[in-house]
Formats: sequence, structure tokens, C-alpha cells
Amino acid sequence: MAAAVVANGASGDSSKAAFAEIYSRLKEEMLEDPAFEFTDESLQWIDRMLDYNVLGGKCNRGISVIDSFKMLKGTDVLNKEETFLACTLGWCIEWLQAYFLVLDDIMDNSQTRRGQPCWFRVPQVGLIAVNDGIILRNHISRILQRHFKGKLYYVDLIDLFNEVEFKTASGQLLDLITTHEGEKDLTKYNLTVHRRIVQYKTAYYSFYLPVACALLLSGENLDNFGDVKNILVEMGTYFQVQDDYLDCYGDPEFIGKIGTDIEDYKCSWLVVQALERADENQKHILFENYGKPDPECVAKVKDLYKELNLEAVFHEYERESYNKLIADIEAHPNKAVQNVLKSFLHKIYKRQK
Ligand code: DMA
Ligand code: MG
Ligand code: MG
Ligand code: MG
Repeated sequence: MAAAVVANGASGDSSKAAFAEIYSRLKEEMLEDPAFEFTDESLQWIDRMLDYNVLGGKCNRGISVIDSFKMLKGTDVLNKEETFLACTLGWCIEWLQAYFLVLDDIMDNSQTRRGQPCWFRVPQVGLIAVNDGIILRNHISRILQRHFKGKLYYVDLIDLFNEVEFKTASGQLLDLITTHEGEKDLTKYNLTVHRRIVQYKTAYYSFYLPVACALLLSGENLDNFGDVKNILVEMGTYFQVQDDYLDCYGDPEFIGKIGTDIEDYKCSWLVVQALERADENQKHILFENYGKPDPECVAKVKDLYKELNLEAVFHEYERESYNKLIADIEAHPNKAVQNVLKSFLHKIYKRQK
């Protein structure tokens, strides 16, 4: 078991190098797209916009396509064509992520992302960022068309990206409207509401999509992998709970973004846990201070989280989720699939960013 984990880690490094190389090629193709007569200014804009938003992340999602594909094939070496296709799909997911984040930061009124100002906060960008989000989304279709149109699985690939995008946008909708449905009313926040939001907004595109891409590359029919999808959605839920935790407890220098969940009145895992544990007095403090931009109110909420020992609650949740996921994965009949799922889980377990 330990050997398998080490081997995955090693292959991860070589995947990362192969992956980085492909980006420049895909970007060049987008800058030479014959469907548009670029001006010098628009060329520079797209060039800078892509580097600013597509790069700078951990690329976990993108690299997972390559690692998963290798494990499904049972080999550590891919030929040139296979490497290119797997990397290209990986980059399509990174493009998708860039598209969602550019818009998410506007809607969440965030300040920083990946250690720099959010794209819409860059002088002269502002709400042009909305259109940049649309362009990022369109690039995905154009990349897929250029490199996959002849493939048997082309239609399935398009359907997959469309379906996952729809699920994510619907999750974002839930995330956004729960914060201002009626009067601010914390009593409507609970684990069921939280779960529905995070499954849709995060789990499908972050976890199911990379593995589904690798399955399509391997010639598989996604209809036969419903059980894998369920496990990945579970893993994605755990990943977003970590994101909610880091929003409050992560070091902004390290995670590259400043949390906004308390100010934004988000149905975060932390506030749901606080509500479950608070006495009447403590609930009153939450009701009075949650969802306000005033730093003093934010500090009061954080003090209450501390009083309720939510850090320990989170660590216990993290341990339980891990054990449950491992048990589900080991119950899966296919060893290659087990390896894919375990390697994904080990990339995120106890992550600090
Ligand atoms: C992330 O939700 C979901 C999408 C689809 C980007 P979030 O607002 O908690 O993400 P972040 O903490 O990165 O802003
Ligand atoms: Mg956000
Ligand atoms: Mg958000
Ligand atoms: Mg967050």
C-alpha cells in the first residue's frame, strides 16, 4: 500500500511537468483562432487574462486527468498523443475553474485569489471580467472541437462538460440565494441545505469531472460508473467542507485568498456546526453578528467559533470522512478504479490550501 502511494506521488511529478508544457500551446491556439480577427489590443488582453486566471492554482484537477488515465490503463508511460490529449482535457478543467472563479469572486465580493487581487479588482478590468468569464467558457468548446472532434467519445465529452457546468452553476445559484431568501434567518441553515449547495457547486466539477474525462479517454461508458461518481461526489463534499474551514482558519498568505464567508452570510459548514452547538445566548450572538461587513462583528463570530471548539469538530469530521471514503473505495470491485480514487483522496486529505 505504501509503495503504491509513493509510486503515485512520483508519477504525479512527471505528470506535472508534461502538463505545464501543454499550456503554452493551447494558449497560442486561442490567440490564433481564425474565427476572430484579433487586434493587437485584444490579443494582449486575452494573453494576459489567460495567464492571470488560468495559471497560479494547484492544478490538482487538471493533473488528476493524467494520473487517473495512467492508473486506468495500468501503465506509467503514455505515448505522445495520449499525453497530449490527457493534458488538454486537464487544461479544459483548469479553464473551467478559471471561468467559475472569475465570476465567483465578483459575486462573493472577494479581494484576493491565488495571492493576487481578484481579476475584477485589477484596474481597467472591473466588469469586463464578466465577459472574460464567458470567453474562458467558450475557449473550452473551441479546444475540445479542435482536438477531439474526430473521436468516438466527442459527443460524450461535450455532454459531460455541459452537464457539469449546469450542475455547478445551479450550485452557485443555491449558494447565492440562500443568503438572501427573505429576511436574514439563520434557522434555515442546516447540514442538508449545506450538503446540497456544496455537492452541486464544487463536487461535480472538481472531482467527478477529472475522473470522467480519464474514463472517456480510456474508451469507457460513463453510465457504468455511477458508483464511482457517488464516491467522488462524497469526496468533493469533504473538499468543500475543508474550503469552508480554511475560509476562516486558513492563513490568507498561504491559501492565497482572504475569507469572506462570515461577511457574506454564507451557509458555511462552520456556521451550521455552530448553530447545532450554540445555546440561546450564543445563538443570539450569531444572529446579531453573522453576515455583516463590520470587522468587529466578524471577530465576534470567530470568537464564538473558538468557544464552541469548531476546530476540533472539524478535525474529527476530517478523520471520519477519510475513514468512510477509504471504506467505500475499498468496497469497489475494480483495483485500478480504487487506485484512482485513493490517489485523489490522498492529494486532499488534511490539505492546508
Ligand atoms: C466555490 O465556492 C465554488 C465555485 C464554483 C467557484 P467558494 O465561493 O467557497 O470558493 P472560494 O472559497 O474559492 O471563493
Ligand atoms: Mg468565493
Ligand atoms: Mg462562492
Ligand atoms: Mg470558500
